[in-house]
This record gives sequence, structure tokens and C-alpha cells, in this order.
Amino acid sequence: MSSFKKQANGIFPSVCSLDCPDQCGLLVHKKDGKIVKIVGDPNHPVTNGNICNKVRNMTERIYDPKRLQFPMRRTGIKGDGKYERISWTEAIETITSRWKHLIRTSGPESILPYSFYGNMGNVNAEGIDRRFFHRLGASKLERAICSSAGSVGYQYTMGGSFGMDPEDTIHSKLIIFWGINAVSTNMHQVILAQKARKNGAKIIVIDVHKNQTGRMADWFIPILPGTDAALALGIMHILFAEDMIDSHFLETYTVGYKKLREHVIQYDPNTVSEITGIPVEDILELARLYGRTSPSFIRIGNGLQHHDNGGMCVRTISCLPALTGQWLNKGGGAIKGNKGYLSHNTKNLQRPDLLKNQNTRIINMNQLGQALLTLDPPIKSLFIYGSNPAIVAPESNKVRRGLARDDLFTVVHDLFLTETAKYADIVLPATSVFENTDFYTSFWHHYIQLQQPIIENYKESKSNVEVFQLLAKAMDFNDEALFESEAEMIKQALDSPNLTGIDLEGLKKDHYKKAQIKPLLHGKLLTPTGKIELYSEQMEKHGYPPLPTYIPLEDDGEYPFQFIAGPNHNFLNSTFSNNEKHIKLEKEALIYVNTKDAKSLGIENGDMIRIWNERGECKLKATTGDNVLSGVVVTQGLWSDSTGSQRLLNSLTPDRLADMGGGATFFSGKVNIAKVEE
Ligand SMILES: Nc1nc2c(c(=O)[nH]1)N[C@H]1C(S)=C(S)[C@@H](COP(=O)(O)OP(=O)(O)OC[C@H]3O[C@@H](n4cnc5c(=O)[nH]c(N)nc54)[C@H](O)[C@@H]3O)O[C@H]1N2
Ligand SMILES: Nc1nc2c(c(=O)[nH]1)N[C@H]1C(S)=C(S)[C@@H](COP(=O)(O)OP(=O)(O)OC[C@H]3O[C@@H](n4cnc5c(=O)[nH]c(N)nc54)[C@H](O)[C@@H]3O)O[C@H]1N2
Ligand code: SF4
Ligand SMILES: [Mo]
Repeated sequence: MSSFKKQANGIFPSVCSLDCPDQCGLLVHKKDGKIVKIVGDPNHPVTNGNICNKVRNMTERIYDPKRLQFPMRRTGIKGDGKYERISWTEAIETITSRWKHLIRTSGPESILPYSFYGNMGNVNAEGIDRRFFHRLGASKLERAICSSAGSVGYQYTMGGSFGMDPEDTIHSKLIIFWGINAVSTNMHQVILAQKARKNGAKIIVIDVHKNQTGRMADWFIPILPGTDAALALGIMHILFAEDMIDSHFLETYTVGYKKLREHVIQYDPNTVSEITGIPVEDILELARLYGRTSPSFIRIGNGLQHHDNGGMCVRTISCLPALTGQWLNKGGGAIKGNKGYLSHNTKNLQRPDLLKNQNTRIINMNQLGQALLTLDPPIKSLFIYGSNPAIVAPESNKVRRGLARDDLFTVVHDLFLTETAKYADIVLPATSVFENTDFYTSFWHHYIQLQQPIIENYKESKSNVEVFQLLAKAMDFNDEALFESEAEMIKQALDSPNLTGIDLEGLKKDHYKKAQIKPLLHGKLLTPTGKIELYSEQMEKHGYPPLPTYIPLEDDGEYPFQFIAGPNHNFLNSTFSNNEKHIKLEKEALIYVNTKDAKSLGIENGDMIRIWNERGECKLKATTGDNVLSGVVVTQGLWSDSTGSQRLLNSLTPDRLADMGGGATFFSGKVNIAKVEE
């Protein structure tokens, strides 16, 4: 489809494929058939030529000598990483003969696909694979590791993933980064906020960790983990009590505000201060600032919803903009995720009709270990692509015990021999985004983008599309849908009422196409009442309190510290954690401990610390200070095993599910810590 690939030299448009809201426009510089430089595309309307450090150094990853070159078969024991080269023919034959046997003897649900968004391209990440596994009749995977609890929570209030247009941030006068480390995870939101700040806006950060984002704020508000819903309810209490609400807006666009007003009486500043650890004066000041500043914008992060109560927390915070009528102001409102605006035709792309058994079992990816170790009938084969569960999934010791099962036939398709791939029977080499054709729909800005292949496939690597088509052929499937070209699949996906005026030819010409977006409140929302639901009958039917509510975290045992292990600046989840350049940039795996806690445990800055609970154990270097509150320890980064011993943070995190959407509870675990005596 593309002629870029044939040109040995030049500068070509591209898009960042990583699981990041910014979805930057890129320019890829090519010399003698090889990529030599990756920079931001100055013509991208939102990302404007700026890109992060990770991707500026992406060339090193594309040509990393450790990149997988050909299919391989395991020769050692699971986990030790010993492999020998085989041909694609042999690899595909080995996989499909095993699957045919399993389907005959145990049924297709003994096979489980496991994937996430190592590459956000819709065709490769959730198109051809879905078609293939639907046709196969495999067990279904509930892909809930990232943002599902919060998305469901937000949906109860707002009807779907629809928020403010981030380009309007420049009009905001008050910007609250709430549970988001945006400097690392959404850098263009920060650039837009800085522009607003030049026009007089204030930036507030509410977080459990004074990280890069907290340090950039005009006001950083530290909060105890899992208590944000209480803070939001406390703000509502003050907004009602001091008459800072917009009654006209509430009457016109919402349901249940009178019930809400009664309900929040219980969340007085003293009560909320006790729950959240925030002084009463600060709660009052925050509420008054929010009540009196317009337009105000809340960027709701993922940190909030990686908790037991994460769905309800986001549900609660997302009620706030309605109280002061922010949704009618340019630069007012909130963003949790904006996926709804660019929703394409998933029925066309994923072909759920190919799945014959409507009662096919569904397995939550957050409980992979449990599923592999306890499910009956058992999972007998795993096909893993675009994800690295041995590092990123909670309770990793359980996950690895499951992956080590001798009778489990595992295939991993990746660019690298990840920790997960080391458990595979067959490893398949994947292409990078720059070798693929795909389309991309940001979950933050409103632009859709096309990727056309810029370089030839690296060595013997193949894209997801190529792999699933080989598998389909060898399985003797003959459905046309399994053999369509990327261009054909893109055309079918773009056939959506949300994407009128956007087609493949147009994308090839313009690279960036903005969805035509109607203001959020022109017309009905997708909630049952069509309005912003401060009171939700639907939630009541689903067994939740109908009004926003603070629900404490689950009891995670008798350990003294709340353990927050989020992503870091120079990796993207575990991607880049095996690339020397990025490891060097990130330097060290640290654990932040409050000075008071450190003193009481005889810990000094720079000491090696053992961190443990009944699930596992890690060792990290302490950094002491006031970046975290007493009773909380924070670390960042999904480190590869190869970077040092015992940095497997997810060995400590729980695989309980959050209150909504089957979400993960990475941040609701507790641990103990102690100095390692040399
Ligand atoms: N550099 C980089 N960028 C990334 C990623 C990456 O790995 N590295 N990952 C990408 C992906 S997949 C995602 S989902 C996003 C995630 O990016 P974010 O939305 O920023 O989410 P997290 O970094 O998980 O957590 C955000 C913040 O929540 C805080 N936090 C934890 N618990 C609480 C709490 O109870 N209350 C409050 N107020 N704060 C809390 C953490 O300290 C952290 O600063 O980033 C994407 N971008
Ligand atoms: N402790 C803790 N754990 C977390 C989080 C946290 O904050 N704290 N964050 C969670 C979140 S929000 C997320 S989204 C998950 C993310 O977890 P994952 O989705 O597993 O993300 P990555 O670790 O980046 O792994 C993606 C893999 O896909 C591969 N890949 C890239 N492109 C392709 C392709 O085109 N085809 C194939 N076959 N493979 C490809 C990459 O090489 C990489 O190995 O991690 C979760 N885990
Ligand atoms: S990771 Fe995010 S910020 Fe970095 S280039 Fe990709 S989309 Fe842009
Ligand atoms: Mo994520």
C-alpha cells in the first residue's frame, strides 16, 4: 500500500504506536533504507513537533541487537530463555497442529489469547486477532488491566468516554491534575496547561506522590491513597453550603442534585480531613478556588482507579464539573478519556459474529495467574501478543507459576525475548510500528492517524496481521474476513457515524483528521436519562450506591505501608525496560519513604530496602524525604528482570478486582519495609 518502504532516503510521516494518550505525530528520517532519527511532526495540530525522550530514542530499540529475528522453539526449561531457531513453516505447523488437537480433545475454550496495547494500531491490536480468535472459538479475555474501572465509573456519570477537547485547555483558568503524573504520562496536556498558566491559570496537582508533575504545580496537595472520593464529596459539601453551585445548569442538564445536596452534608471538612490527611483549611481553600474559578478543568488520571474503590472514585470526581456548570465553558469540564469521540466500527473490524458460542467463557486478564493455576476446565494453550504479563500483571509470582506449567502450550509474539517470552514453547518475532499499516485513534485528542510502512520487515519478523493470517490458513479456516488486507479492514472500520468525512484516501493525504465533534451537551448524553447523572438508578440496579460515595479500600493485611508502584518516565510500562539507552536514562529503581517513617525504621537515604508482603518480595534503594506522606511508599517503573535482582514490583501487588469494570487494583496493596543488613 505504501511507497515509503521503497524509498531508501527521506522523511516520512508516522504516528507513535505506544499506549499513551498523546498519540504524537512523528517524522521518521530514513537513510540507506534504515531509520536514523525519529522526531515530532511540527504539523500535528496538538503534539506540535514535541515528543518524549522515550520515542526520541526509539531508533535504538528498532535496531537493538537483542531484537528477535526469527521464530524459535524452546530447548531449556520454562523461564530460562534457551531457544533454537526454526522456520516460520515449522512454527506455524507446530502451533496449529497442537491447537487442532486441543480443539478435538478439550474444545476451543482451552485456548486463551492474552494481549494488550504494546501497539495501539486498531487493526493489529484489536482487529485481525479478534476475528481469528472469534472464528477459533477461544476463551475470551477481559482486557481490564488499564483504565476499565475508571471508564465505567465515568460512564455512570457522563454516559461514555466523552470529555473536554484538550485543545481547549488553553482557555482554562484552573487546571487540576488529579491522580495523573502527566509530566511523564501525558506531556502535551502539560504543555497546554503551561500555556493556560501564561494566561493566568493556576495548576493544582492532587497526588500521593510529589513527583515531576507535583513539583511543576502552583499548589501540590498530598492525599492518602484511595481517599479521593472523600475529597471530591467534601468539595461538593462546601460548594452547596457556600452556594457556589450553578442551579440553572443543575436543573437543566443533570438529575439528582437535590438528593446529592442532602447526601453530601455528611462529608464536612473535618470528616474529610480525617479520611484524606488534608488539612481542613486546604480543603476549604481548594473548594472555594474550584467554586469561584471558571473555566476549570480536571484531568482525571489512571492512578485513582487502580484501587479497590477506583470506579466509584472516578464516578464521584466526574460529578464535580456539573456542580459549577463547567461543561458549557470552553476550557471547562474534565477529561478521563475521550475514546468515545473517535469510536470506529468495531463490529466491522472485530467481527464478533464469527464467534458461534455466545456463552464462551470470559477470563479477566488481571487474574491470569489464578486462571492458569485454578480454572477448570483448564487453559491448555496461551497465545500472548502485545503484552508482557510476567512483568505487568499483578501477583506476578502467581502468574509465573502458571506460565511455568509443563502442560501449558504457550506462544509469544513480540519484538523481544521478554520475561514472558522466556516461558513460551514457541516465540515469534514481531515487526515494529514502522513496518506496519494501521490506523490510530487517540483516547485523549480528537485526531485519527494513519501509519504506512516505512521500512521493510526487520529480519524474519511479521506483523500481527501477517501472523494471524498464516495461522488462519493453517487452521484451514476459509472465512474471507480472515484474509482481508489492512487497507480493506481500515475502510470497514472507518464506516462509522462518528467518523463522517474521514476515509483512507483522505488520511493518506492529510495524515491527521479531526473527528467532527458536537459540544457535549448539544443533544442527549448516553446515560439512561440523557443527562449528567448525579443520582444514577442504573448504578442502583447494578448494586452500587446511586449517589457518589466514599468507600474505603479493602483490608489488605496487617502491613503498615500502602504500596504505590506506578509507571516511570523513561519506560512505557515494560516497553523500553530491556533497552540499554532507556535503562541508562532511568538510572535507578527507587522507593520513596517519608522521613518520619524512615527514622523510626533506622533507614537512611540511599539504603537498600527490602519490601515484602505475603505475595512476594523486592529490593529497592530508599530515597527519604517529604515526597510521600507517612504510611505510604512509592516506587516507579516496570523493570525488566535483567536490570537487577528483585525489582519485580508486581510480585507485591494484589490481583483483587476493583469495584467496577473488572479493573486492576495495583495501588491498593500493603507492604512492610526494612533496611537490608549487608
Ligand atoms: N512515561 C510513561 N508514560 C506512560 C506510561 C508509562 O509507563 N511511562 N504508561 C501509559 C499508560 S498504559 C497509562 S494507563 C498512563 C498512566 O498514566 P497516569 O494516568 O499518569 O497514571 P499512573 O502513572 O498510573 O498514576 C498517576 C498518579 O496517580 C498517583 N496515585 C496513585 N494512587 C493515588 C490515589 O489514591 N490518589 C491520588 N490522588 N493519586 C494517586 C500516582 O502517584 C501517580 O502519580 O500513562 C501512559 N503513559
Ligand atoms: N505495578 C504496576 N503494574 C502495571 C501498571 C502500573 O501502573 N503499576 N500499569 C498497568 C497498565 S495501565 C497497563 S496498560 C499494563 C500494560 O502492560 P502491557 O500492555 O503488557 O505493556 P508493555 O509492558 O509495554 O508490553 C507490551 C509488549 O508488546 C510488545 N509489542 C509492541 N508492539 C507489538 C506488536 O505490534 N505486536 C506484538 N505481537 N507485540 C508488540 C512490546 O515489545 C512489549 O513487550 O501494565 C499494567 N501494569
Ligand atoms: S510515548 Fe506518548 S509522548 Fe512519547 S512520542 Fe509516543 S505519544 Fe508522544
Ligand atoms: Mo495503561
